[in-house]
Amino acid sequence: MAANQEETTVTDPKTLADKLRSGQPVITGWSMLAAPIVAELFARSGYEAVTLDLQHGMHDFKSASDGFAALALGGAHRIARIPVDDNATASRLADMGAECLIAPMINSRTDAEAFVKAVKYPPVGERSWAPFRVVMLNQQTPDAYWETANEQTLALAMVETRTSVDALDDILAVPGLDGVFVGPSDLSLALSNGEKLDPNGEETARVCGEIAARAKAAGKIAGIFCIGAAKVEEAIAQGFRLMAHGTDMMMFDEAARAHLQEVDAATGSGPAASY
Ligand code: 3PY
Ligand code: MG
Repeated sequence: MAANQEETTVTDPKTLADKLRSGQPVITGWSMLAAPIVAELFARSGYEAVTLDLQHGMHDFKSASDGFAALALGGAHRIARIPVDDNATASRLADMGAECLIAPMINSRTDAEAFVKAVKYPPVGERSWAPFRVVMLNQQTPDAYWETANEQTLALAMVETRTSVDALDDILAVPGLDGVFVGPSDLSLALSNGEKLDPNGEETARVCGEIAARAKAAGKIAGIFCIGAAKVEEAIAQGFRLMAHGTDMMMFDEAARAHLQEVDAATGSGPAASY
């Protein structure tokens, strides 16, 4: 199976892995609400990929498995963020349809190696065989899945602590690790020694740019969580290729408030928001 390489030439890439390796920017919606139809709505509204969040969102194994089926129906790429130190869930979600797994709080080469072991089949890792749900979603035979599974099922390690930034080159050197994904909120907490939550701050942006450059130099993919469209633009310019933008909770909150404000404006009063 082919080694990881960013910006390889694939004519008209169709898979998430091929798109990202070709240097094509992909925006992923971020689903925290454990309702498969919400994931499907992201897909139907045009998001090319959707990430189901089992770390900070309400998703669990069942909602993520059903969510992947809904994403296949809606036509979006299927990504999941696993809980901290839960590589068993990475393997299970790969079987259920994940095209990309994101692992939070990867701080060392050892952490990255353990994660890769769960996502990749031998000889790269030790993923156990039985991908019978993912092949249904891919409309593939198990043999065809086996041929490209290690290349096409991405393992992205989250870089969001000082330790992780310090160990970045070691992490990027792990065979089978496809790339990194930056969590700018945790990163800003780490960079300020816990003084400031500043995901969109200048120092955070500078370190994010450095991470993207180092990933590119290692021939690996870089992704990032973006708060605001301007950050998506900045991230692409820095060399990131997978950009998370838009969470379902935030979208619903904003839409609900806007609807109430319209009623307030029409009627002259209305209930105050509860937080
Ligand atoms: C962070 O910003 O720390 C994240 O993990 C984004 O979800
Ligand atoms: Mg984080």
